[in-house]
Amino acid sequence: MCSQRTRVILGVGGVIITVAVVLTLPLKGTFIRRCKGFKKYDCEKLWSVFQQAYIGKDPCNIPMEAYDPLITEAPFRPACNRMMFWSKTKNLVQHFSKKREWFFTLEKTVLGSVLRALTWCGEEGSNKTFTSGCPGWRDCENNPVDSFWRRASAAFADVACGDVTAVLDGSIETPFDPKSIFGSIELKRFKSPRVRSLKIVLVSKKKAVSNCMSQSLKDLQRGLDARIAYSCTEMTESQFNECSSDPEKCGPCW
Ligand code: AVW
Repeated sequence: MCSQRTRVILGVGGVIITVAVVLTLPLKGTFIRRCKGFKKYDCEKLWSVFQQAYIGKDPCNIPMEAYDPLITEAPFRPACNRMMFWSKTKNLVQHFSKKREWFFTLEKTVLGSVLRALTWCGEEGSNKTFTSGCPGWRDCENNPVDSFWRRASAAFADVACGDVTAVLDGSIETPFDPKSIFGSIELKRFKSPRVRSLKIVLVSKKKAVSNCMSQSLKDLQRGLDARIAYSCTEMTESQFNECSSDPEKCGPCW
């Protein structure tokens, strides 16, 4: 028979275990489920290597290098002429690349896919994973989520080859933001002769604010390896979407 005190202890213990499981499981569950869609990866191993980047650490002090072992575990492979980058156009490009299988984005790789739209962090002196209350870019630069996307984007850009496409937002004044991941990390990693050309597709939502002649695009060109051929095409969002619904028509789109 349990005494009142034992019951309280068991009850409190149960709540603590449940809270711990609930805090970690959704992330692990999502990670493993998405990972299994990719077949050739050891998903439990990948999860364990991923966790080592942030578990037990100050969540404002996770540099991008913390994810080096994860990138080594699931390296990016080149997909020449098919790689698509973006900045400020995530939804548009995700929708597009789902329909146009030819184009290959970070979100289609195992690492880009398992962590898509998720939040995670650890805490000093704890072996738990938290999925809420984690610092974001407003709190500190080296937070676990932003550092992961910077590291993964760097590795993805490192294997870029052939003709590379980047989709930017023409409805804002600075489609090329030097502080964005595309501007500060990816663009700098495109190297000739591995990358032959960079094609910018400038998509305007309602009203075009920028065009290919805008200062922002000139800044982009200045940051690009001069040996890489550069081109820029303007189009409306509906023209861009038409490309995804009619693959046959897409060739001449840009
Ligand atoms: P941004 P960036 N799921 O629109 O140039 C969730 O200013 O900075 O574009 N979050 C993501 C994902 C994803 N799949 N991918 C990036 N993020 C985050 C990756 C990341 O923190 C692609 F290869 C980023 O700062 C693009 O060429 C923010 O969403 C390039 O990086 C979007 O900011 C877009 O980065």
